[in-house]
Amino acid sequence: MGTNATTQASNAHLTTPTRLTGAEILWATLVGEGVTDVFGYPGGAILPVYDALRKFPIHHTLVRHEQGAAHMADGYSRASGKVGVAMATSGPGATNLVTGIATAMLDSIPIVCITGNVSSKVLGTDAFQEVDITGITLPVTKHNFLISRAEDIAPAVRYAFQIAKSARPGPVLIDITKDAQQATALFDFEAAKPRPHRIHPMRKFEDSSLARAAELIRSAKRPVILAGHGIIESGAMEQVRALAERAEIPVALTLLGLGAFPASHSLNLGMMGMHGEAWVNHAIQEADLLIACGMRFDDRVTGTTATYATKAKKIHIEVDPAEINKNIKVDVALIGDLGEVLEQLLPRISGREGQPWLKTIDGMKGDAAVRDIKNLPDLGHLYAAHVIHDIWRITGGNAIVVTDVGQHQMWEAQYYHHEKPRTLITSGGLGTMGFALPAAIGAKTACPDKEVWVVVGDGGFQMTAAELATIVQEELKINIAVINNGYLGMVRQWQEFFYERNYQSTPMVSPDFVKLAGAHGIQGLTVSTRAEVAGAVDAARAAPGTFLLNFKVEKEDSVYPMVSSGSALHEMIRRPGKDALVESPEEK
Ligand SMILES: Cc1cc2nc3c(=O)[nH]c(=O)nc-3n(C[C@H](O)[C@H](O)[C@H](O)COP(=O)(O)OP(=O)(O)OC[C@H]3O[C@@H](n4cnc5c(N)ncnc54)[C@H](O)[C@@H]3O)c2cc1C
Ligand SMILES: Cc1ncc(C[n+]2csc(CCOP(=O)(O)OP(=O)(O)O)c2C)c(N)n1
Ligand SMILES: [Mg+2]
Repeated sequence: MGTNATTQASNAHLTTPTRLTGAEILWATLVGEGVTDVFGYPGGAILPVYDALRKFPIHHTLVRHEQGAAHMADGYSRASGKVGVAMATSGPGATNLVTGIATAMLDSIPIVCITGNVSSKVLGTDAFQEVDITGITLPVTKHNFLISRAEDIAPAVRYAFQIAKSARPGPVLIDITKDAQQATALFDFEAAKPRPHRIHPMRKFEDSSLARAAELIRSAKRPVILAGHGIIESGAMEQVRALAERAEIPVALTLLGLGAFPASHSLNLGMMGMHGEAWVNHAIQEADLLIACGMRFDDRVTGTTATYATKAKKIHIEVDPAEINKNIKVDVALIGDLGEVLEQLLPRISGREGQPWLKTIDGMKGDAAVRDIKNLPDLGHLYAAHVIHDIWRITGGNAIVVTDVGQHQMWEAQYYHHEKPRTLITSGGLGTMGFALPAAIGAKTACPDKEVWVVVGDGGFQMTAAELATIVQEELKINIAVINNGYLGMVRQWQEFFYERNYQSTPMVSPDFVKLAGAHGIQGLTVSTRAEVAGAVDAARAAPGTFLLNFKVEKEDSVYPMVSSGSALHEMIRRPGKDALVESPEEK
């Protein structure tokens, strides 16, 4: 972090045009854009930039692998709503960012990634550590730039921030050649301001469409709101709640929408889709109207589209015209920012008789409660559901939970009840294992006063466990719950259901995670019974520093319900009765 004197000097650059090196221009522009934290890893092609950092009030977190830098920027953004920034050198540094960039792209997360490249004079000669990173990332960025002149840096950075944040957010990459970093140019922050964002010509919601939507809502007998991630990105939580309450419409959420509508609200149904609650999927299949708010009908949400909600009219409120009629054909499209659209729609909505439909859905809950593994007597087996339930109970549902990808991710979605937006951080679209630990570092950096939990599988944890050292170097307090089932559990589940239990390459030997944490100077505990869970969660929370809990859970438990690929949304594999519970062979 720079001193006050350097802060003033660097801020002065923002108001008075000054001659600076390209490297200095980069930092000065980031300061001007409000950046306070950058996650990165140095190397030759970006050394001028690292050399200039000391003059600017930006904190740099040194990661252990550039994939971690992109996930940290992503977690920072998901937790705070601000643009996260990652930085890497050319060649392998840049290519290591790619998984993190694609993760942000699939979930529409605004991050800006900055890479150094070889000097413009040798571009295209296979120079040392030269890769065409703009070519490589073209399909996984919202936009990217190759900058080879110092004077182009400030306009590119400012434009990148505008692109990352505007309309449907997404990642932007800026590749800057080394000679552009070293050359000087006149820096004028104001003059580098991009032209106002050009609204997509198809982005409109006509009066007639609003009237049609209001009429469909007024006349619906069995409506359901499909609440997605776009609610959080738009900041339209209040408007969605007003719509639900005014017209008494139950709300089903996507994985990325969890937290957009309070879990404890009487109209909240829970998660939809492949591992959604059975009654939610049945309600969608029985509905006569679906109001999709900032969600994109992902295939994990619809099951096979041919049989998806065939009785329902559909209203789609969405900022990206490309999403309209992409997966599901809709009757009314309102293309625009969700909050803005709902502000126009709400005055046209009055009360609606919701009672019989809500009672019908209550009836659909049927045997779900008795199938819930959490309610089974303690037979000495530790299920992930118990662990997540206790973390939820003890944290009062107020923590930011960052998950990895797999069974534990789905159990988190089912058993941690999110009341507020930006409290579940998870990779939905790309499903990137290794996401959780670095994304949690980003989240904690953005929100130092919030309690942050990592819920991660034994497999995914090993993909980016090197970032434990980053946590220690940054002196962060994060609680880590490893859901250790000895398997690549989600893949094992598919092998159990669809490949005759041929557990090929899914049993996984792991290090002693508590010792691994210990080697980093991080405390930890192994927990293998239900009775120990609450005490262990308390111990982790009470510890001054990061704490790792290694939960040795039932090895062959599965996530239920499950809509298998190619099935209709209502055709779910349900948890077998309690006598048929699969338990680890050696414990029988
Ligand atoms: C193992 C695994 C299992 C999964 N199982 C499930 C499951 O059972 N159920 C489930 O729901 N998901 C599941 N997912 C996640 C799934 O793959 C998708 O990521 C998720 O459904 C997408 O949710 P979304 O459409 O709300 O969010 P996104 O994919 O982020 O889409 C958000 C939409 O909102 C729009 N938008 C953005 N900003 C605005 C704005 N200001 N105004 C209006 N619109 C806006 C965007 O253009 C976009 O179309 C699973 C993922 C994994 C890895
Ligand atoms: C980088 C990456 N490689 C492979 C996969 C495919 N995959 C999805 S879930 C999963 C298993 C995850 O195992 P673990 O981390 O132990 O979590 P669990 O399912 O056991 O809770 C795998 C291999 C993936 N999503 N991401
Ligand atoms: Mg596992």
